[in-house]
Amino acid sequence: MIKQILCSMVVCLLLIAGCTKEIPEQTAQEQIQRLNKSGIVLSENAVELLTLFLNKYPVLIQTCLEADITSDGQNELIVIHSSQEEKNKMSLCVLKQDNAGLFRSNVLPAPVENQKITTRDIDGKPPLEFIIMGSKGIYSGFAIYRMLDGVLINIFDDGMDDCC
Ligand SMILES: [Ca+2]
Repeated sequence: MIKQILCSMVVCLLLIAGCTKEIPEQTAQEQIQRLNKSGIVLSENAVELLTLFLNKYPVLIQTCLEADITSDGQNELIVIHSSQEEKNKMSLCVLKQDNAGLFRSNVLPAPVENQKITTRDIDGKPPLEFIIMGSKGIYSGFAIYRMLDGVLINIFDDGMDDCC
């Protein structure tokens, strides 16, 4: 009898511990729905990448763009996100499918507000470069990146220190 009581107490404690575990404010599905509502259309591939990413990292996606920035015929997903805790600190990274499932590039600072991602062929040869721009209050900035061997390389930036 005592053993049974002890057992149920342990189960209760485990349940309580499970419930107090921090729950992300928005699930992957909710975030994808939010992006869709804001006009960002995601392919099946992008939804899969984002779901893998969000299940691994508890972040809030601000915006994203699908584009082949590695010239391998497959789209990567360029993502700007904040952390769930620090909503005013933005990060940029690129997600891609690899043999292990999800590949995430190096993570770089991104503008705090009004983030926009566009692709542009800067030098007339592959791979395609991309530009992120945004602001923080009265300050605005932009940066041009290229992805080489899975690493994001800053080609040029202006005003980023004031808006990241
Ligand atoms: Ca690619």
